[in-house]
Amino acid sequence: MKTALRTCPLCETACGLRLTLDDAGSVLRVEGDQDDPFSKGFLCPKGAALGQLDEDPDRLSRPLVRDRADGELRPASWDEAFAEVHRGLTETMAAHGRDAVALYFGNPTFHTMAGFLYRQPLTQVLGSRNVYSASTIDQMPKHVASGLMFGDAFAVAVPDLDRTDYMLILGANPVESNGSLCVAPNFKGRLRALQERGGKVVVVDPRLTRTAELADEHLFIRPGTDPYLLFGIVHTLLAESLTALDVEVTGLDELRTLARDFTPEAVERACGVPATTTVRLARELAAAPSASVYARIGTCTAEFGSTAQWLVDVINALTGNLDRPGGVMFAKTAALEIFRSGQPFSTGAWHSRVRGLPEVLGEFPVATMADEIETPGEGKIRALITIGGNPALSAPGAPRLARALSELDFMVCVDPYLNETTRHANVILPPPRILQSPHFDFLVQIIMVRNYARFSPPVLPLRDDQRSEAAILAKLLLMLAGQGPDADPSGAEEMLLGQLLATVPEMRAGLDGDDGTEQILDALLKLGSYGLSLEAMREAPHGLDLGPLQPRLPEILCTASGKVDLAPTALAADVPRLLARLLDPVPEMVLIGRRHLRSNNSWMHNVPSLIGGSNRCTLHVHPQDVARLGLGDRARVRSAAGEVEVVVEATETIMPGVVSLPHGWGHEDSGQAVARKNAGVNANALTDEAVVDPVSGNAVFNGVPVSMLPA
Ligand SMILES: Nc1nc2c(c(=O)[nH]1)N[C@H]1C(S)=C(S)[C@@H](COP(=O)(O)OP(=O)(O)OC[C@H]3O[C@@H](n4cnc5c(=O)[nH]c(N)nc54)[C@H](O)[C@@H]3O)O[C@H]1N2
Ligand SMILES: Nc1nc2c(c(=O)[nH]1)N[C@H]1C(S)=C(S)[C@@H](COP(=O)(O)OP(=O)(O)OC[C@H]3O[C@@H](n4cnc5c(=O)[nH]c(N)nc54)[C@H](O)[C@@H]3O)O[C@H]1N2
Ligand code: SF4
Ligand SMILES: [Mo]
Repeated sequence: MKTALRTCPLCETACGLRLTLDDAGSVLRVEGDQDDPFSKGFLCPKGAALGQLDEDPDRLSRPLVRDRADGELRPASWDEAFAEVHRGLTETMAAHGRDAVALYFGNPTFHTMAGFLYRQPLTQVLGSRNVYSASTIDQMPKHVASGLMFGDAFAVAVPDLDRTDYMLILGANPVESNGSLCVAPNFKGRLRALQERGGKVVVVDPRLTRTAELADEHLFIRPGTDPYLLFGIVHTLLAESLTALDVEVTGLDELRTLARDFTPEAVERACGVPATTTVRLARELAAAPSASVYARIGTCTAEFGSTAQWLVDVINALTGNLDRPGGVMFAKTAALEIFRSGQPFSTGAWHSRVRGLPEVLGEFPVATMADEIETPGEGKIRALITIGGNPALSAPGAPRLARALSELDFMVCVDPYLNETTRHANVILPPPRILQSPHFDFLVQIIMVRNYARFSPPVLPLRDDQRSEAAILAKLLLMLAGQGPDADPSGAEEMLLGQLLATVPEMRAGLDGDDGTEQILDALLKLGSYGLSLEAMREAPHGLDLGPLQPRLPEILCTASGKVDLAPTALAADVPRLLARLLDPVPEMVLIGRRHLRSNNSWMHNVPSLIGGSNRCTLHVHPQDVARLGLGDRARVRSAAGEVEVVVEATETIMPGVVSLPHGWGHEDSGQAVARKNAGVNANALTDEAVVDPVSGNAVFNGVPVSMLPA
């Protein structure tokens, strides 16, 4: 038996785990690491199932290559697989140019070391405009709002959860999701502690969620209408002179003008929150010793997602809670913050070919990927590289995208599973098991409620017939750089180190690490704010507490004016549209999503211990609507984009007029046997890729108009 300490890589929460393994490397037990200074022994059911996930028999252990004669995917050697990737990509680039090859980075690439380290280089070397990632089906509105207000898209203000006296939560259910853009292991315990020190938690959600149940107050809101409530609060703060700005700002007068018509009375009709409640919320936020407004996926994946994210930080700033303890603050990462560009943020340096949507952070919206694959002409996507993504389930209008994938000339997926997306590939390159991979969460560090870092070396060695994910991505990089399928991956690592150490080449000789990835980490830590090193991380296997968040806005602020912009032009320009919508008829029935504690997007439905019970793909419908529409056990749900037949679950936890379906299901074509037996339906057959948040290009998953019939 052997004990190993490890950060759980499955979600943003980065819990420290303590694993017990047998001699063969099988996980016998998973516990929370009590000595981790941040997670202090917390883990969720997914972390507890890490061993089963790691040893999933459906995980691919060898590359799969599509036979060009009979069209079947067959196991192949790495040499054969890389040769086929080289052929497919170079033929496409030679015949149709580099824009004909697209990249898609999925959610796990935000967590893996390789995903973080190779994303920018792959994008740069490919030189295609067709770059997509899970960001535009998730948090892009937050990047845009931060970028426009603070000048830096990665300046994500995080609630100072452990010190705040008042928390207003909109469109997030951290008791089930464990938190997002706000990393706080045991979020529930931390909310309870907030209440125990005399603070208040208010949750705004169209569902009575587990987070809402715990809160002091829960407010139902009509999906997609958070910007109205938030504007109502801004209006009140300004009208009643409740502001306490203590950072330098521009745009206050413009903000006053923009907020003028959004009186609490005017917004009540649209969002359903009584005007008196909106006024009270504004007064409570202003009066609290410290307060934080936090809004997540329910408000991001909506038609005015960027507006909502902007107004959240406007309220935080107006109430004097921006960049101060107990308010919202900016974390400081241990590794060099290479993602910060140092230039004021802007969007639209180029536009997408078919719909003319602006580039944001060098990406186009996932919502237009199918357009770019299907529409003929120069720049049409003909080949696709996906890394850790399952857009055939996760993208809006997913069935259309899945059909488009099957029409590509060539597709290569770096993914451990044969699933709804990778089944369209010509080549699947599987990364090794979780326990065979090193782990350091670079990006998650910018959104932690406390500064903290932890490195987990691989627990198990690679077999000869495996490749690390870094080596796989290094190969792709070298092939895109024209170096052929046999190039040595260490060449890519030297390329990255050369760029990183351009001004300090003397550091190269002294770098520590068992491989190139570890050496790059060592360099990034040595160049980082705390002057740490790989050695320092190895000496702290339970993780290093780097202290509570500290004010650091002046250091991060990157706007042209050098001040926080309360009324950025791009956001102000979308306000008339919001105002015009105030008078629109309210749709009779709208769809929203939800997450379950034992699920994680599309790829954990293959672990028997996690599925079943309440973790099922059912449609939550209020009993009034069940009766009104005469629904039985099943219903047909129709939207502008498509139709599905679902199991109905009547529940009073959802507002009348709203139905909720979890995403990540619809596994009937998956190579994952357990998931296939519990297929569920794809919520994204109903979401409409034609509708986006125009400022960020983000997909709209919440507030989708639907109609229903008994099935
Ligand atoms: N267990 C579990 N954990 C996860 C994941 C998972 O799939 N399962 N996924 C991970 C990922 S990728 C992410 S991005 C995070 C997301 O983390 P969260 O943002 O906490 O995600 P959800 O739990 O979906 O909570 C969103 C809430 O918004 C509500 N909502 C929907 N529409 C609206 C609206 O218009 N307005 C308001 N105010 N609320 C609305 C929904 O009812 C839901 O309760 O979770 C991560 N953690
Ligand atoms: N309707 C609706 N749709 C949604 C959402 C919603 O709330 N409602 N949420 C959206 C959100 S927040 C997100 S983040 C997206 C997620 O969208 P995606 O990132 O496209 O999809 P995931 O389901 O996270 O799929 C992850 C893929 O990575 C693979 N994988 C797992 N581990 C690794 C690894 O270590 N390396 C590599 N290379 N691959 C790995 C899995 O097998 C799987 O194929 O979905 C979005 N879609
Ligand atoms: S909350 Fe669960 S899935 Fe997320 S890091 Fe912790 S144990 Fe892993
Ligand atoms: Mo996400």
